[in-house]
Amino acid sequence: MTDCLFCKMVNGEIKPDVVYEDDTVLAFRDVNPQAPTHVLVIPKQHVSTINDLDEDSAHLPGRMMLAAKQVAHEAGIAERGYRTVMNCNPEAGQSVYHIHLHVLGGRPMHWPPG
Ligand code: DGP
Repeated sequence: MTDCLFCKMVNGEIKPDVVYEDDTVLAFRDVNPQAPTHVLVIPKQHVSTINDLDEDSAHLPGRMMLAAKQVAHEAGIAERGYRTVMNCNPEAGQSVYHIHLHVLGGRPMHWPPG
């Protein structure tokens, strides 16, 4: 999608701080980190929200989780613990309409989330 920020990262128009990439997903550091490790994992295929997932894109969340696991291992937080979050639509705080998995760690996380 031409006017999507994260699609511009996938096609190289904007160059984020990439920490992991494979044929299906890209992972890069969040510009506004909320924890010592804060990485966003996105699918290379454009899907606007979780509500837009369908049979054709149903494999993407699994691949995003596998990438999150890899990112956490490489950041050294896999055993301590980390949090994965996907926000959907305004009330959850979604601000970029290309699905993304937040991988947060390196500090204690609180529950319930705000
Ligand atoms: P969300 O609020 O769940 O839609 O998360 C969007 C995240 O995207 C937010 O934590 C900040 C991050 N973000 C927004 N613009 C940029 C950018 O240009 N570069 C990077 N690396 N992250 C961005």
